[in-house]
Parts: sequence; C-alpha cells; structure tokens
Amino acid sequence: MSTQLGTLEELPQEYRDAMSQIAVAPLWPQMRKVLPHDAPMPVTQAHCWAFSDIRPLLLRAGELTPVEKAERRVLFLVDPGRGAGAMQATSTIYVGMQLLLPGETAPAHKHTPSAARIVVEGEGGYTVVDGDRLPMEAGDLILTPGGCWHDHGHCGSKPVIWLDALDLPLFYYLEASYAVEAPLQTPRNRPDPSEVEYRAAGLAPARRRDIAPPPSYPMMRFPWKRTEQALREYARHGDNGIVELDYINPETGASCLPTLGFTAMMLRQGKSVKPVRRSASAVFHVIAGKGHSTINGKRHDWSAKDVISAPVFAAIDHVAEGDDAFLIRIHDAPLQEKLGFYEERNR
Ligand code: 1HN
Repeated sequence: MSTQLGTLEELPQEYRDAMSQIAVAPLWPQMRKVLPHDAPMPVTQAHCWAFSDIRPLLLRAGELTPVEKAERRVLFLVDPGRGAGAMQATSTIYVGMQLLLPGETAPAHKHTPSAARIVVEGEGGYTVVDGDRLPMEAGDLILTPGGCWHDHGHCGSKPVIWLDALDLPLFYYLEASYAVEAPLQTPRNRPDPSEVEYRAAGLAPARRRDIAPPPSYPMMRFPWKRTEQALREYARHGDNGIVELDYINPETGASCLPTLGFTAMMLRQGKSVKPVRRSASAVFHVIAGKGHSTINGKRHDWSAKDVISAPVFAAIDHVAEGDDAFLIRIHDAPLQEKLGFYEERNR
C-alpha cells in the first residue's frame, strides 16, 4: 500500500518556523525518502576509474608533495553520486591509490577503521603490520585491521602504487574514527605468517587453545600467485558457474576483516557472468585482463588496474574480452551479515 504523504509546503509558514526554532521537524514529508518501498534508493553511482587517468596525477603528487608532508600520498576515488571531496567510493567503502617512491617510508600509525591494500604496480614495497614485514607483490592482498600498527617502506628502484580500501566512511559516520601515531616499527627477522604458519590452505598451527588462543588476524598477507593458481584450478574442475574465492581468516573461516569482504574472481574469456543482485555495495579492482561490466544498464569498459564501483542491489553483467580476466571484489557483505540484513535477490 502506498499513499501520498503530506508535504512540508502544505504546512503554515509560522508552524514551520516554530518547529525550526525549537529544533524539531515533521517526519511525514521525509518518510518515503528514509524508507523507500521494497528496496533502498542508493546515492552511490556506478563508476569506472581508469588507472591510466589516475597514474600520471599520482606520479605528479610524488613531485609536488614530499611524503613527509603527506604521511600517506594518496588520491582517493570520489563517488560521482556524492560529488567533490566525498571520501567514499560507495556508502561504506573508501578506496584510494597510494604512491611510495624508492627509499621513502610512511610512518607507523594505528586507527579504528580497518584497511586492506591491493598491490597495483612496482616491486620492493613492503608494509610492516604489528612487527611482521609483509612484502608487496603485484596483486597481493595485505590487511591492516583496525588497531594494528602499520608503516610502509620501499627498497626497490621504481615507484610503487597500491590500492587502499577502508571501512572509513562507516567509522567516520559512527564518529569513531581516529589514529595514534608512532615511529617506524622494527620488523621481526622472519618471513610473514602466510609463508610460515599458514603456508598451505587447510593447515593451521596446533595450539593449546586454553593457553594460546589463535590471533584475531592470523594472516595479513594473501599472495596473489597462490590466489590465481587456486582460481584457475577451481575454474578447470568446478562447475561452469561463477569462479569466486573469498579471502578468509584461516583460523575461523570468517571474512578476513570484520566489515569488508574480499572476493577473488576469475571471468572466463567471452563468457557473460550475471551474479545475483546483492544488498552489499561493491568495488571491483581489475588484477589482469580486460572486458566490460554493464551495471544497471550502463556499460563500463575496463582493463587491468582499473577500479569499478557498484551500488547496493546493482544488476551487473561482467564480460571478459580476449583472455580470462581476474578481479578482486571489495564489498560490505560481512558488515551487513553482522547487522542481520544481508540479502541476495534473483534477477
Ligand atoms: C591509511 O592509514 C592509509 O596506512 C592509507 O596507508 C589511506 C586513508 C584514510 C585513512 C587512513 C595507510 C588511508 C589511511
């Protein structure tokens, strides 16, 4: 049932002024805006950011602004639905591209929002997370969960660029976002847990759980090489459906971060993929390949290193052209599941 509700204009001006003066407002003119029928009305507009557009401006930032004056040298991606300066690619997802030049370091800090990086370009970069030195190779997913110290460094010879994804919009909205700063960490002299404790899928250290419960974030680095192998094998031997693998906490099977989910996708060349409509918003980062995605009827052409956003409940068709394509989907389904409303709808 849908009835037309009363508008603000229908009310006498002197009544409207009286409400303003005591800091109250009538709900009914805004009721449908905050509670639309059957599905949300997203502010987010789908968009494709070409890496070839971002890269020259980011390298210019390297000339214009020393890292000491930036702390993090980042160009962030602005949702066209929100307009200039909005630190949001979707309602909950912040995405930026960060540049570190050879020899530079970005000092340690920890903050309430959680972050993850996907390495886009360059060799020799590393992030130290709570004392573990994590090498950054192309396509690697590297976590810096809320409350974990992290600093970045670069011992290679060419610029390093990575994508940052954070749940910052959510934390900012909650008035919960802040950081604590510290000098660079001294890394432990050993490979990170993805090379040691969690070297193989399905194996985790045997522990006396009463004395040594597993860490909340046991694995902070997910090397792309292994992810790509896993996707290719799954595509070869799985059914003919969508080839997707979720990044999980190897101790619990839960999403690797509490609010943001990360899903590695392989699109077989020439095959159209039509996922269900999800209540989660999403940002896709193209690791390799080229193709196009039609999102709510509008076509977005993409190639390697580009970033595409999609609002909640978007109808999406992906097509890889020429060769198989690999993407990582960043989404907020883990947050929505925790809040009890994550939903998928058939097309
Ligand atoms: C942050 O801590 C990093 O540590 C990057 O590299 C981007 C954007 C907003 C807030 C914190 C980093 C960020 C950020």
